[in-house]
Amino acid sequence: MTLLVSRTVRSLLRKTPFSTTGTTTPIGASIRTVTTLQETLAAQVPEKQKKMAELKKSYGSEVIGQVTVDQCIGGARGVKCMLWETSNLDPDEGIRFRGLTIPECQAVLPTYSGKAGDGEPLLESLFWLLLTSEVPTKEQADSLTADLHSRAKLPSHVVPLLNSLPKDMHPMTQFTIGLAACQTESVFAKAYQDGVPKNLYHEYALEDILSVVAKLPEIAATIYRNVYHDGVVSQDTSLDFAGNFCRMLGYNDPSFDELMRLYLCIHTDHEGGNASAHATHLVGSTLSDPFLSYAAGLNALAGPLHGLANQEVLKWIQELKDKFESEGKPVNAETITEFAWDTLNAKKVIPGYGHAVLRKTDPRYTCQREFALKHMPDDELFKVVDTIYEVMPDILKEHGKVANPYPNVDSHSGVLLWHYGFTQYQYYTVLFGVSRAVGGLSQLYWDRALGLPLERPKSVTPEWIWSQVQK
Ligand code: CMX
Repeated sequence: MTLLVSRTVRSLLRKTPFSTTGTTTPIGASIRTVTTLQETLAAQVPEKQKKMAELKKSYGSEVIGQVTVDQCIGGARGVKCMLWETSNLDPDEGIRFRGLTIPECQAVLPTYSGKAGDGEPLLESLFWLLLTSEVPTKEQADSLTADLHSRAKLPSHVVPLLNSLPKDMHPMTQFTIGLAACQTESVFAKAYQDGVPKNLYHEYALEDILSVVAKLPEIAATIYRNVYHDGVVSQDTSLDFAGNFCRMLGYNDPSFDELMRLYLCIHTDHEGGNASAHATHLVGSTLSDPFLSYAAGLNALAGPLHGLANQEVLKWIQELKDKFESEGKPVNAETITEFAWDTLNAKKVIPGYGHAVLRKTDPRYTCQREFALKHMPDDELFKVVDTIYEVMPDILKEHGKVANPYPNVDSHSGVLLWHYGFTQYQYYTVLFGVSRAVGGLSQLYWDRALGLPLERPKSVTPEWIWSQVQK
């Protein structure tokens, strides 16, 4: 694995946001020493475009897989038909972000203190890594923080719109409404209407991508404060993205800030085939702008088999506790086993367990467990989650249907939030949604930079399949 560490180049020119084509303004006395995100990407795009053209020209007709009837009926599991730059998911090892595992990211990415390894990575560091495949310097991560803060203001109609929504509307529904309403700010949509040529799409897409990521915390926090508190959202833009988001939500605890940094980093990306990333990529391929593309991704995330599983886990644990406490029984391995079988026998899923690709414990689960062991080893709910982890794989193996009997990311995230008093579990998927934007939209940048076309797989009728198999 090669780590591309970015060069800090002295630049005598300040470039405009659309400077990747070279529009420049001399800045005289003020000399920058930090290569911006836009400059870093602009330097990479021509080479990547060249490699892509070469791949298509020289190897376009090579076969890289086949499709079985099972795969066609079964949700395209394992069909290799999507290009994804930003991350790759190995069934046994788990996720790698631009080649780096989660522990490797924790070791090399800049943190709030500035020292890699001293705390959790900044979301901005991971955003930079996903977009550029380079590990940023702390200065570069900080420049991205400042850029995101500068784009965070919501259009004036959005907060009144959110305030008008019923408090019992699911937070994820409110979240997609809030994001879709920000689409009035899309520079990509405007540029398209103005006839901008295709080879410049990615520059406008990047503007929108940064704006979407920047605006999500205030949309999310407004929903949280409206539904569960007083509707007031305070900010502290001297902090990083995650720290400021915690203040917006109403939390002021450095340990919770660290949890949010970890949480936001590990939920960003999980290669391309998962429903939220795929929906973003699919809708973006129609040249729908990044605001609308990611609103589609959020709607996919809101399904209980995907991102909503994090709220379902907490609901399951609360129901388990209520049942046995009312019966005067302790929550232990025995009662958890009983409750798990009740769930399975009722033909329901055990939330937080299983995965379409993974075949081992999700490293996103493991790093959250390590956070709990470090920050809250005696937490009562953490011990319950740990006991579930002890017994559930064997139960699911005995049940016999599940391809992966081990926990996924959603199995652990809720208990960490709960520890800090964040008990409104119906809201948890919104936090996942703030994070997933960073992965799905980093890929969307490369979709446009590489000129990827409209996504349009071939569907077939059952009659056609019958005619093929009976030949
Ligand atoms: N509990 C009970 N049954 C489960 C199960 C679980 N946790 N996971 C899978 N199964 C069942 C499936 O429903 C399927 O049953 P049928 O044959 O009756 O349809 C069978 O086992 C085989 O499924 P699989 O091949 O193991 O899993 P899939 O790739 O079809 O689905 C997933 C993957 C995640 C949807 C599934 O494991 C599940 O429903 N898990 C619980 C929900 C969850 O935690 N989702 C979050 C995933 C991570 C994320 O995206 O955020």
